[in-house]
Amino acid sequence: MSDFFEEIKRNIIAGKVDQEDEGFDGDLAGKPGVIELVNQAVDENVSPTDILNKALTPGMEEVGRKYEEGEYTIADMLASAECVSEATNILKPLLLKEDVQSKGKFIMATVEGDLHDIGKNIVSTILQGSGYEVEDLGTSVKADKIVNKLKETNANFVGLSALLTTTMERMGEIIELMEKEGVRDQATVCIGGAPTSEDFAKKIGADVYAKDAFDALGKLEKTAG
Ligand code: B1M
Repeated sequence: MSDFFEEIKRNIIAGKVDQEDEGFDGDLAGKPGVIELVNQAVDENVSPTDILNKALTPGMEEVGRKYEEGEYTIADMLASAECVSEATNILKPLLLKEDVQSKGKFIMATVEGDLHDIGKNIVSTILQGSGYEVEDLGTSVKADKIVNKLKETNANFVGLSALLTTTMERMGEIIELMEKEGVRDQATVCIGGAPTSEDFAKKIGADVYAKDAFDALGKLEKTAG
């Protein structure tokens, strides 16, 4: 089973979406890519959560390291990102349980100026799978759009994701706008993304900082009492 995780991870790092795709690892030419491997793993009853945690996330982390070291370009990162998105699309229906009682409405967004959505999409899927009604507003979402949506839907939670040290500053501005518009107390604000932290969450007045999707689930359960 661990072979699946290693193979999927290797194909993500190689940016090889499917069998036809060349990717950047010549040894993988003509072999199954991420889509075939994830489907095969699912057919063999490998847990979707394990595929997320043991293949997709570490694969993308390795891609990040290669980019930091100058080995990979942005185009390489995009190829790997596409692999993870395709894999997440396959896993999503399996992570969504039917007939779960709603735990509340969640407005989710990557903040303005930030286009990173892999982590946000994973968090949205896991929360949805656990009973939250998630409305995902996408990437680079302006503060007023988030606050207007909050008012319109009477949502109970606002989820904000940022991957850049520059864009994380937008999170505090969104909370300030919620206060100004009189809806701060309506929703629990949960933030996450690599540059954010518990201290940062306290500084900007967010209710919950989560390092990943499962941390978010646990902490939100506690918030709900
Ligand atoms: Co960019 N990028 N990127 N990037 N990218 C980083 C973030 C970076 C750290 C790489 C580096 O330089 N080492 C760096 C940021 C540096 C900084 O700010 N200090 C960086 C940069 C600089 C940039 C550009 C500026 C590059 C350029 O153009 N010169 C540019 C910015 C574009 C923009 O947003 N305006 C850019 C672009 C891109 C791509 C488009 C090519 C692509 C994104 C594709 C996409 O998302 N669709 C990309 C990628 C893939 C990365 C890295 C390699 C991987 C991010 C990722 O998907 N990780 C990243 C390096 C890294 O992280 N090591 C990097 C996997 C994902 C599962 O993890 O997103 O962290 P993550 O999500 C986790 C947790 O953080 C948490 O849970 C998730 C699941 O475990 N989490 C939450 C996330 N959101 C949450 C919300 C929650 C709770 C938990 O509650 C609501």
